[in-house]
Amino acid sequence: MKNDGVTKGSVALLGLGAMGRVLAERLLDAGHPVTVWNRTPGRDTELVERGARRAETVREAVTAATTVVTCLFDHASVRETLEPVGADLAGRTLVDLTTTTPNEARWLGGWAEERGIEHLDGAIMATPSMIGAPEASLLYSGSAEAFGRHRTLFEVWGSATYDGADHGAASLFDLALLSGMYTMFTGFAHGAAMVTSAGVTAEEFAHRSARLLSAMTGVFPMTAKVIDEGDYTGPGQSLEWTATALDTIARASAEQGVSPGPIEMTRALVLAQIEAGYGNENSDRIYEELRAG
Ligand code: FVH
Repeated sequence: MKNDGVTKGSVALLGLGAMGRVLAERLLDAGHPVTVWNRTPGRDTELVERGARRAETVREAVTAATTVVTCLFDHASVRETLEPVGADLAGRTLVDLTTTTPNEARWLGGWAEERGIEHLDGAIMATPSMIGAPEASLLYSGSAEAFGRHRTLFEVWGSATYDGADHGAASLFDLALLSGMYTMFTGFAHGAAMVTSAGVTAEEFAHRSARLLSAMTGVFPMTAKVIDEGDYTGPGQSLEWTATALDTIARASAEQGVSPGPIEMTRALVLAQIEAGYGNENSDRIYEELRAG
């Protein structure tokens, strides 16, 4: 988006890692006055050349803008950076896009509230190269008022979804979605290890794997209905059946000299539910094993 001549809100961006730098670039493209700060000097050169203002200190950055965006390594680095400038943040809006747990986001929301700082927690469901493209999705939770006022600004980065007043909600969705992503990639790597052991390239396997997994995601609504209703007695693959399938995959994996690690993880959940007496019920019951903690 290009500057349309309308005055845009000033933004301070703290943290110029791979993600922070791109977030700042898109804000500059959209015509926002942007002040940037990074712990290690030298990561702002291109941004300053493009019009960003360099802040030598965190205090200088936060006092230069009405909206302060943090995109740092983790919750500890956010605390380390913001705690000394709590008083300077009063009356401003803080948007933390750092990946944190829901309780860490709630802690920051409480800390901000005590100091008269409006807080939104954000979660970036995109890689740096996707920022600004239609497929980039960002989640927000916390102050509804702040979200409403910043929506246009947020859409500079990607689609903006408000997940409610609970400061931890965006983080919860973020990490729940990432859980599915990481286990999917682990499963893909496991399958790739099996076929490459027989001389097939991972590239060839990727096409087939993507086709199957894409089709399988179409089953999610049915699985979700079973989970929401808590009734695992309907039609579907039984736990006993799944245990046999997983055992066969594990043996095939061993035959190929490949670690069956990802399959063993699922198998342990299935066997625990069989042990608890639910062998004839639907395999979606592994959800109950996970909920039991
Ligand atoms: N990159 C990605 O694909 C993912 C996509 C999903 C969301 N994540 C999260 O975004 C946060 C930042 O990620 P990043 O990719 O920009 O991370 P880095 O390139 O490693 O940059 C980290 C910045 O944090 C600064 N930093 C680290 N520790 C401290 C500290 N104690 N005090 C102040 N700043 C700190 C670091 O500064 P420096 O090392 O250059 O001095 C970088 O600016 C992250 O939560 C992802 O999970 C990105």
